[in-house]
Amino acid sequence: MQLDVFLKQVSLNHALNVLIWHAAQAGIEIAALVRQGALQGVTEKTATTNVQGETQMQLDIRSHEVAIAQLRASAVVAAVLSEEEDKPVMFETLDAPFLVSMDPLDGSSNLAINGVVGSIFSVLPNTGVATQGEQAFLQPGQAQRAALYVMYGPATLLVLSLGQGTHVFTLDHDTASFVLTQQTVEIPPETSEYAINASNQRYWQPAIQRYIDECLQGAEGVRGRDFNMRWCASMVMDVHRILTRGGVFLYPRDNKQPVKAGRLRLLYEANPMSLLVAQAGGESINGLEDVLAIQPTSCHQRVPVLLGSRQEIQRLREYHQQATE
Ligand code: AFP
Repeated sequence: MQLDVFLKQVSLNHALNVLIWHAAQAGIEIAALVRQGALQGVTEKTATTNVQGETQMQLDIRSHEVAIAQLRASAVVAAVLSEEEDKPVMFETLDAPFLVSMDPLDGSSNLAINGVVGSIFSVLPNTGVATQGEQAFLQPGQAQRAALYVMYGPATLLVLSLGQGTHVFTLDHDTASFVLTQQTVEIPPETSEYAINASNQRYWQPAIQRYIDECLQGAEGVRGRDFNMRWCASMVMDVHRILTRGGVFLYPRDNKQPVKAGRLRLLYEANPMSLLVAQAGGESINGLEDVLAIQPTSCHQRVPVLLGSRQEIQRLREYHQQATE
């Protein structure tokens, strides 16, 4: 079943369906650029940095432009917050029903090694961007109407939640359309695989030190079984593995740069991924609190993110609670 047919079946919200269709078109265009790699010069760095102070790749900027053009063409989006711009891009349609937060090309440092990258979109209701300006984006993740990512791997996948399950579509390059290939993903509640950048270990806080230490002890330790580890440095790919076979993805708060609450951005990384994981039966916390319940305070805010299989995330929450007692 093609994406547009699926949308008509599961959602009566025509404007939302139009938005999702345009985000998917952006994904198809970006997939074509990614596939051309160095032939299009897209793996080159630019002389510019984004609002996070990170060096931008040519493809970061091209992807931002492609996504902005598609979302503007939808005519149902009032404004877009992008990782690549300090301020939201305001459209002429300021009274349109939706706002979008996006990371047009997450994991772009992987382009240099021909690694997997993705685009992440979070759809919020427009609560009045015409009068509130960027404050209108400061809504908790629970308010999201939809979340999706497009993953540019060996196959191009679109993973979508409209708040009722998480579903996977695969791009048919011959017809340039996304086809439903997995309906209602379920993350196994208990698993033995974790993903964390272990080079930060000396900066971790006690709850994470304890959790990873116990995983490393394997069958001889308190967990009584061996654990496996993966780290792709591309959130889309790490989250996709968790949706596929379970496990946990951890980018915790650490003491490396205490002014930063974590590495990942709440509005266009943590929130959309948390909705997709929650709708697949998993959980997502910042340590003690559900990510989706966090009231944002700024557009490019960073948060710690621990997400994945339910039982493991509950254990991590308990370890954080015990560490505060
Ligand atoms: P880039 O977009 O700069 O490559 O960052 C990717 C990312 O935001 C996320 O996709 C990864 O999970 C995380 O950063 C990797 O961070 P480390 O480089 O610290 O492992």
